[in-house]
Amino acid sequence: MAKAIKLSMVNVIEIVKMPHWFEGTRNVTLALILTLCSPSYGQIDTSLQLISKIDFQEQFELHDGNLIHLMGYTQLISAPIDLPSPTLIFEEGDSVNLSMWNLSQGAPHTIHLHGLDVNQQNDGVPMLSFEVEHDSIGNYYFKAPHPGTYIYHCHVSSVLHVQSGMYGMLIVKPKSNPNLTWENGFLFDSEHAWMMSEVDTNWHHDSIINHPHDPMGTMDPILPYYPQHFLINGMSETQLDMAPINGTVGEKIYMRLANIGYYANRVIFPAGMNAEVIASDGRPLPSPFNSDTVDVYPGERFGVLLEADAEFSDVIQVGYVNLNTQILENTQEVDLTISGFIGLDELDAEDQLVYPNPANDEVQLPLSGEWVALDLSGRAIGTLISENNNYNVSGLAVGSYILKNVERSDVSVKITIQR
Ligand SMILES: [Cu+2]
Repeated sequence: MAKAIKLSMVNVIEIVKMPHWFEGTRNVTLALILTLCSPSYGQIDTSLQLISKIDFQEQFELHDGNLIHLMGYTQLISAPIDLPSPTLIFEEGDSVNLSMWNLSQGAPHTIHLHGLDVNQQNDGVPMLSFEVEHDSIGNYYFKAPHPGTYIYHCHVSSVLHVQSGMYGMLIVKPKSNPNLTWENGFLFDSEHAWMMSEVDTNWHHDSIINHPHDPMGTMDPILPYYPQHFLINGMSETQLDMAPINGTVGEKIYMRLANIGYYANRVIFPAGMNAEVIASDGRPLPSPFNSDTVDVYPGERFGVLLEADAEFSDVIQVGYVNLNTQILENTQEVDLTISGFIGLDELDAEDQLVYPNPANDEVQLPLSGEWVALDLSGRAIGTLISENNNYNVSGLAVGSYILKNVERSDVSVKITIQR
């Protein structure tokens, strides 16, 4: 669409630049042309550009230290290509202009918005919309539809370009609260987005990734797909030690699961997490159900809400099933630790000791002195200091925090700031 419009803009300008009246009406004409470019979206709320690139040197590191070539999307020219590509987050109802600058030196690329309700012209399927050639910019216009979890990927020679790395997650959030699954949906305290995929290193050599693009689509035969690497967010084996899931008793953890590999994923949560499947393929499930095991087939997404009622440590397993043989070929594990609010028993009722909760600018805490405020992913946000039990929390943004007492490291409380 954008490409077609780009051509028609040139045509229109060439046609209208001839008459004398054009100068006076130029702004009106350009405004009209720009309006025509995004017929039903009017004002653009969010503009975002991705750059499609190719590695000319093997630089993406696998868990065994081997390096591979990737093709992928980045937001900065200087940024290395990562697996997956950047997660794109939009707000429900926003008019979005997602543009792509193709700097990959070879094949054309697109951005297919997998699962989003966008019109055909903006959906990135080459024969049905447009391709973006090297050193061209393509524009995709859409209104971010239903809040949920989606995938974007290249749709040119898809099997090869997706395996090369041209994929990422796309999340649409409701406008009222980023910690809500959708309007009137489920409130969560923290969220994790997992993009699961595989890598067959034989598909990442120079001869395949830098293979001249054949516009007729008659590619040379490529090797059978036998992945050796099974990934969660581009990581596997010991690399996953760097991305554990830590939570607290009663914390609502929202898992966004997406599969862009060619194997099926079997995700198994520990029973203590009380996993509830609430969303599928970007839509709320009419009847959410409890299941510790969630099978995610290629292209599928699920939303799973976790909440532990006791402290424990375990792992979340992700199995990778070869769909030709139905054989489970690999299992990856992510550490999971649920901790409690230690020391609260001796301090009695937390509700009365943290008051008010939710708090606005001031709060009373059970101990005086210094507290460290952690966000729900465990990152230190700041410190609170007082000689008595009254604390000024006006510096904390709206949200939920764990406060840890510095002198009494066994004492922590959970606080919510609302304004
Ligand atoms: Cu591509």
